[in-house]
Amino acid sequence: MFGLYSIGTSGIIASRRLPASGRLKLGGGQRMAYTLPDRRLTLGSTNGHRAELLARGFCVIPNVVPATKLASIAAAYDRVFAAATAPDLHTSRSGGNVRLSDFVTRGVEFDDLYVLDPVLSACLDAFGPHFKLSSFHGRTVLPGAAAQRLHVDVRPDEDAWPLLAFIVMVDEFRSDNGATRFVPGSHHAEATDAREGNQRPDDGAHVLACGPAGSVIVYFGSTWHGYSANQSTGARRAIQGAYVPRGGTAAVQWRSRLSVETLGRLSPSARHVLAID
Ligand SMILES: O=C(O)CCC(=O)C(=O)O
Repeated sequence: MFGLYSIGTSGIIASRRLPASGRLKLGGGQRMAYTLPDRRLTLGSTNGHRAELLARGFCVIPNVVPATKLASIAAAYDRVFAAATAPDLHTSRSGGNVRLSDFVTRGVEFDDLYVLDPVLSACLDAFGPHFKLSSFHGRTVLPGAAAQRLHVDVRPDEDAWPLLAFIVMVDEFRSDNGATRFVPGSHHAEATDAREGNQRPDDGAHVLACGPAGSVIVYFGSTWHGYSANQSTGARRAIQGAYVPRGGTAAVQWRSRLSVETLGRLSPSARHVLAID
């Protein structure tokens, strides 16, 4: 809970119980403009989300996906899941969630979702212009699923650090339907040689990232997280992905997966983040 953390003189939330590595920083602090091939992004303009991301390791940004697009995205999500087969479609060992890989190639409805301005702004802030998309997939947390174990997506000794991830809420994320849970400030605890493996202890010090459909969670992959139990009767659908440093190892080699049709509709920003040129 928040009680475990305090705001230090630097303004950065530090854990009282966990060692602070202090290595995660966002660039500069002042307003800067970066240019991607087809858009100009100004840093420091996201209403406190930037400070929240740095301090807590995650933030929830509402209304990122226009309400007018949500129904067609949800329908396309159901369609591609229904048509998919293994190995792209994968049910977790626990049986609690189903994941479908590579939403870059699955439909025009998903094209904007891996080049969202607030997420790209956070990437520019964290990496400068030298980053690329590592993964982009759908995940459904099934009704009755138990909470996922807390984990990190990356450790500081990996070349994908500091991975920056995002989750687009296709459904509302609520406390009863499997909203993602995070341990605020835990990204500061990931010292280089601190731990092996990606599982992290669960002592109840988490908060839920809730929001209406169309909201986007942005988080550092070193923040301890996992989905919570889905006690509702409905599925919790999300489209999620991660960015890593340009020289780091990506989970998906996009060049080998792109169809001629998908290649033909890629925007300049999409080509840049897919690192295919
Ligand atoms: O789907 C979620 O809520 C969490 C996903 C997650 O833990 C992950 O992608 O590493």
